[in-house]
Amino acid sequence: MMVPESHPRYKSLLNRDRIVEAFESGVLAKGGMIAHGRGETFDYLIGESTTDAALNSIKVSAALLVLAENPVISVNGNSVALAKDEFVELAKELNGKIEVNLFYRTTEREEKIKDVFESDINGGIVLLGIDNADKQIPGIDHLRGKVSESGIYTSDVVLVPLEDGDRAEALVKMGKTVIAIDLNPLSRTARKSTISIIDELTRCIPLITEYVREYKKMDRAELLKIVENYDNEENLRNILNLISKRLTSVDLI
Ligand code: PTJ
Repeated sequence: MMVPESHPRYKSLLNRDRIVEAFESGVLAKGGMIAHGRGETFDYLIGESTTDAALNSIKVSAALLVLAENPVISVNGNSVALAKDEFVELAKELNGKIEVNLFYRTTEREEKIKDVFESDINGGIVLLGIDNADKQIPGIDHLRGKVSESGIYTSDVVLVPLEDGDRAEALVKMGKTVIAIDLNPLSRTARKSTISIIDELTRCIPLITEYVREYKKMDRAELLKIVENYDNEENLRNILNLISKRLTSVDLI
C-alpha cells in the first residue's frame, strides 16, 4: 500500500506496511503481527515518543555496548521487518555481529532472513545464528535455545529487541548483560533484563547508534560513570508512573 506522507499517522502506517510485507515474504511469524499490535497499544500509552526514562536507558545501553568485548545484536522477524538497515548501521559501529534468534524457528524463515541480509554480509556484517547455531542456551528448549558459539553464546552484552521473557532470563543467568527493547514495561522481558529500553524500536535504534558514535570518543572511566547508577526497576516504575499520569491528564479534544 502507498502511505501518503501527509497522513497524521504516516510513521505508524509505514511500520504496519513493513510488517504486512514481511509476513507475505515469509520473514515474519504469524504471531509477529499480534506482537506488533501489542506494541502499538503500549506506544499510545507512552505518547508515541522517546521518554526521558527511555533516553536514559538508551544512553546507558550505548555506553555498555561500547564497553563490551563481544557485543551481539540479536534480531528476529519483527526487528528485521521494521529496522534491518538501522541494525546494520549500529552493528557496523560495533564488531559487526548480528545474530538471528527466532522464537518460531523454521528453516524457511531462517533462509528468508538470510536473504534479506545478503548484501550486508559482503559489507562487513557477520550474520550469526543460522548456519553456525550449534550451541544451546541452558534451560531453553532446543529450537528457541539455539545460538552461535562466537555470537550470543560467548557475548558479554546482548541487545535483544522483542525478546521472549524466558530467554531474556536465561541469558541473564548465563552472566550476560541483556539490553531489551520492549514497549511493554510489564512484560517478563522488561522485568528480567538488565536494561529495558521501553521505546519503539525504529525510534530508539538510530538514537543508540548516535550515542555509540559519541561514546566511542570517550575513555573507559567516563563510560563507566554513565552506567554506574542505573536501576532497571526504577526505570520501569518511572515509565509506569508516566503512563498513569498521562491516562488521567491526557487532552482528549
Ligand atoms: O520472529 P520470531 O519467530 O522470533 O517471533 C517474534 C515474536 C515478536 C512474534 C515473538 O518474540 C513474540 O511472540 O513476542 P511477544 O511475546 O509477543 O513479545 C513482543 C513484545 O514486543 C511485546 O511486549 C510488544 O509490546 C513489544 N513490541 C512489539 N512491537 C514493538 C515492540 N517493542 C518495541 N518496538 C516495537 N516495534
